[in-house]
Amino acid sequence: MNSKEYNVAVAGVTGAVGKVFLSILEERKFPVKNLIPLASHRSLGKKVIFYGQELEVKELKKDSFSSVDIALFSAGASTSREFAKYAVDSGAVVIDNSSAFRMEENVPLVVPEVNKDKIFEHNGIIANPNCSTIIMVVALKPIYDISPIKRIVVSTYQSVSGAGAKAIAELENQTREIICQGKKDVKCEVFPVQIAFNVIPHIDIFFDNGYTKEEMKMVHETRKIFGDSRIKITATAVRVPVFTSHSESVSIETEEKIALKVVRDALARAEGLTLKDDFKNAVYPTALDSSNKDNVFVGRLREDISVENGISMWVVGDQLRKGAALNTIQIAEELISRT
Ligand code: NAP
Ligand code: 3JM
Repeated sequence: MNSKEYNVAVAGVTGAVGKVFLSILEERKFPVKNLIPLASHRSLGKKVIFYGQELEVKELKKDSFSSVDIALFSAGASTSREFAKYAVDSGAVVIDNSSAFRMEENVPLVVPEVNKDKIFEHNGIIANPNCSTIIMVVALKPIYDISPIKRIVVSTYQSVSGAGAKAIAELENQTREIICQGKKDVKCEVFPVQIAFNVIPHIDIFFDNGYTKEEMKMVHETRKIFGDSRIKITATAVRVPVFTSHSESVSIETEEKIALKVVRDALARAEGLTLKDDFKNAVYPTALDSSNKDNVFVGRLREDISVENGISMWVVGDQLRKGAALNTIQIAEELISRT
């Protein structure tokens, strides 16, 4: 890759993440020579707009990647497993948003604020972590740099757009049917039970240990990103009837005691973070504050009164941006900065 502009394929371009890819590529003026918009056969005939131009969506196939330099994948794990290899064989670097390759040894799992140097260890594929993991580790990195984190207890409050375009429609439809039509029974196709006016402690499949796959992604991915397999993590992943941005209650224990003021100063200075924390004036970040924003927001910072070296906080981030498309494009920017 030595030209100054790159042929960029987006696999999953019609999806919730795919659409945000296009707007962020434009916003950040990523040097795109040609954009190749890819989706399933269901999208044949659809168009996407890039820099004001209509581009026809093409079906993702084995031969979609000739002359592609960078392939951004967000079309689900099974699609990545099936097609990423063809992109790599054609000479492209794949940055994959799915869980397909994240835990493979020769695949870097990258959040640039934490471990951007890992990007250059890639063998064709770089993985973007799960949205909830990304948002949490951006907030924890400045603290980890002061004293290693021994234990994390996290509960997530995840918005419906994290489950894709159909999930957004399901919350809209159920809400309308209940409020406007007075319905009691609504159709549940994406979520296991009604999401409107509800809170669901179930994201992705259950494992035999009683945790969900979404929760175990946070455990394994956080350890890999920090390069620290000793961190003890327990997660509860919860879906809430919010359209955009994931919120997380995070409590950590550090090896050494860190004064709250030191934590606050480190978070205030950190890249990619906005501290919004003034409990005396009831100032804290919410999902709506972070929607359409690039930064992760932190508030409700306090000493955890239940352990020796504990800190509790509230962390919020737009999971379609920093939790997915923005993080991927930041990885691509780093990649081209050194090639
Ligand atoms: P979505 O709104 O449901 O969109 C799915 C996209 O994938 C659509 O463009 C769809 O095309 C395409 N697709 C599905 N099957 C395909 C196939 N066989 N061949 C080609 N394209 C196919 O979902 P989303 O929210 O954008 O998420 C997409 C994926 O990104 C997720 O499944 C997940 O793996 C990943 N993701 C990652 C994060 C993260 O935190 N890193 C966050 C959210 C999602 P059609 O429109 O033609 O069906
Ligand atoms: C976020 O095809 C699939 O099973 C994808 C499901 C999915 C994932 C995933 O596992 O890749 C939906 C939403 C994610 C993710 O980021 O882990």
